[in-house]
Formats: sequence, C-alpha cells, structure tokens
Amino acid sequence: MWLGQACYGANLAPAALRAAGLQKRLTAFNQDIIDLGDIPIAVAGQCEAGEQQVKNLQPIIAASNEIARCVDRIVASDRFPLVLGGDHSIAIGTLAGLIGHYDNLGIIWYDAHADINTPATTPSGNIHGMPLAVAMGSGHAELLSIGGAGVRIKPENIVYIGVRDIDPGEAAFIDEQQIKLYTAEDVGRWGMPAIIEQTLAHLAACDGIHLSFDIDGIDPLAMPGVGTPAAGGVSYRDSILALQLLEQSRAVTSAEFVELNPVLDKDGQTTRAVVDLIAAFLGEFTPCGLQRTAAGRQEQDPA
Ligand code: 6HN
Ligand code: MN
Ligand code: MN
Repeated sequence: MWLGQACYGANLAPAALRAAGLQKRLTAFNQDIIDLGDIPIAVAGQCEAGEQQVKNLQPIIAASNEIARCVDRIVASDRFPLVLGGDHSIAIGTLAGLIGHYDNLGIIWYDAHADINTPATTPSGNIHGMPLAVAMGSGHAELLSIGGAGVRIKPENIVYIGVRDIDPGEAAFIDEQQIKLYTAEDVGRWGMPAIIEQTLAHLAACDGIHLSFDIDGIDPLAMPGVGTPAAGGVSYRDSILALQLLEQSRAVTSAEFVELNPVLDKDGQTTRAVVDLIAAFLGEFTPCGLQRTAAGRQEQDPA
C-alpha cells in the first residue's frame, strides 16, 4: 500500500523484495518461513474531497482491518509475524492485530520521523505520519477502532531510534508523554550496542516487543529509495548491527519493514539493502562463509 503518503511506489516493495531473492536468502539459514502473499488493497489510491487532514482514510481503514486480521491469526498460531510494507500507515493494522495477544506490549520505532501526528497536528494529512499516535489512542476516531478493541500502547513502552525529523506538534506530544528517544546523533555518539542495550532495558517489563522498522531511519545516501528522506541518518552498518543485536536478544516478538519505494530507488540499491537488513534480523550471521557459531563469535569478542 502507498496510500499513507504522496508517492506511488511503496506498494511495489514486497514484489521488489521477492524479485531480489528475499525468500531464497532467508531459507538458506531458516527453512521455516512462509510467504502468505500480498494483502489485497481495495482502492488504487485517490484523495477524498473533504477530509484532507486524513488522506485516503477509507481505503486505509479497509487495508488496516485486513492486516490486523492476518497478524492476529499469525500470532494466534504461535508464529512470528514479519510484515512488509508498504508505507508506514500499515503499522496501524499490524499493531491492531498484535494488541490482543499482549498485556504490556513494547515498541521500538526505528525511523527518521516520529509518526506521532494527529489530524490536528499533521502538516501533510498523510496517515503514515500518524500510526504511533493511533497506537497510543490519539487520532481519527475511525482509525482508533481498527481491529475492534483499540490499541493503547503506554508511552513508557515506546523507544525511538534514529529520529531526526520531528514536527512541532509531535515534539510537544513526545515531551508531554516523556517518550524515550535516541536520535541518529545519539547513535553516533554512544554507539549502537549501548543504544540497543538501553532500549531493551527500558522495555524490560514488556511481555512482547514489536519492531517497526522504517528504512528512512537509515541515511538516504545508503537508502535512496524512500519517499520522505531525511539527511544525517543512522548508517547501514549500524542498522545491520542493531538488527543482529535484537535478533540475538530474542526479545522482539513481531516486526515490520516499511517505506521502501522501488520507483525512487537507484539501481535496486535500497531493495538489496532491505534484503540484507531482514536477513540480519532473522539470524543470518555468517554471510562471509565462516562457520562460526554464535557462541564462538562471543568468545572472539575482545570485550
Ligand atoms: N514516515 N512528519 C511528516 C508528516 O507528514 O507527518 C512525515 C512523516 C513521515 C512518515 O516516514 O513513515
Ligand atoms: Mn520515516
Ligand atoms: Mn515512519
């Protein structure tokens, strides 16, 4: 789906990832992966006259309900849901599908943006800038009722990593709610291992952690195929490391990768990088061909 923002193309990301060999790359080290295919999106995309503060509201509601239904079923069958966007509005459906399975769900929001606008604060009317607000119970009434019960993530159960492009209304909300936040600059200053360690410590009381990974959290020089690039991002290398550390922690219980736009990509560079990211997150740790075990790698760590 691309309806949560202005550029056509994010809807093509799953097809581009498949064409880039995602499944083959993953099944080389984990055979237990099932591709459930695409979620049908009813309307190709058009802005409704009237509600410009929430563009494409009705088709996004329809798609979100489908996403929620699928994610709910995956978790109910004790599987790990990995959702591939699409723009970041898909997180509304993902979280609606997850919420019934947890008492105290945590979220790691890896992104250049805060995605915590409401119809009152949005500068664009694009719903991909709103999913985290919806997850906390703020936003358009129809978005809040997706999946039935309504999602209520507690502010203390959210951690941002990589943020650097925050709107004024978002900044006020983040301050008021005291949401934990690590900017791209913080990552450079303290190093990714410390950031991940502090993130997991902050979420230690959660009974599940959802990773919402917006690839524009990474610097656009490495990831040009995104609709809303923001300079000064986290490096590709640090992002791979973050995902490896999260995988090794075993703490993350669901994930989504969003905002890849193959139409805006340069020579498939971003698509290939997203395949690398997903592989790292699912446990591929010897792409260089060395036969080191996870334990052996720890022993070699000079620390
Ligand atoms: N994303 N804060 C801007 C807006 O329009 O609300 C940009 C949002 C970007 C959202 O990248 O998922
Ligand atoms: Mn973003
Ligand atoms: Mn985002």
